[in-house]
Amino acid sequence: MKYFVCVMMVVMASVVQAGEAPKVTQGVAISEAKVRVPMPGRDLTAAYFHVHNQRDQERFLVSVSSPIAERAELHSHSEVDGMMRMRREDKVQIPAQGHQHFQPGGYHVMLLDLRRRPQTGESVELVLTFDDGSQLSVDAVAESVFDRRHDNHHNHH
Ligand SMILES: [Cu+2]
Repeated sequence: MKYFVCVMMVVMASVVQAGEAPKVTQGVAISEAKVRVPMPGRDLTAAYFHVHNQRDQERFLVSVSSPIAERAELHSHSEVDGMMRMRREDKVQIPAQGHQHFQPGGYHVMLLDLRRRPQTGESVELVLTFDDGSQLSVDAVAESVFDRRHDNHHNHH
C-alpha cells in the first residue's frame, strides 16, 4: 500500500512539472453553453452560458476564446435613452457562492471575425480565462434563433 502511495505522488509531481498548459479553474462550473448560428452574411455571433462559482471568493471572467473566431469580446447590454446598447467589458464578476448568467439581453460573448460558421447542433469549443490565469474549456451547442422563436426579439447582432 505504501508503495502505491509513492507511485501516485511521483505521477502527480510529474504532471505538475510538465505543466506548460494553463491550470484548470477549480470550483467553477459552466452550464447551458450555447453559440448562436450566425445570421446569413454576418461573420460574427454571440455565445451564452451560466457560470457557477462554488468558492468563497469572487471570480472574474476576463476573456473567452474559441477556435471558430479570430477574436472574442465580453459584452454587456444596457438601456441608454430607451435604446439597448452593447458595451465591451474588461471583466465580468462571478460572485462568491453565486452565479452569473450570460444570456440574450444581458452579458454575452461576441465571437468576431469567424473562421468557420457553426451549424445547428454542432459543438463549439469555448475557452474561458479567469483573473487568476486559470482556464476552463466547455463545449457549447450551436443553436439557431429560428430554433427558439421567443428569443427572436433579442436578436440584434
Ligand atoms: Cu455584443
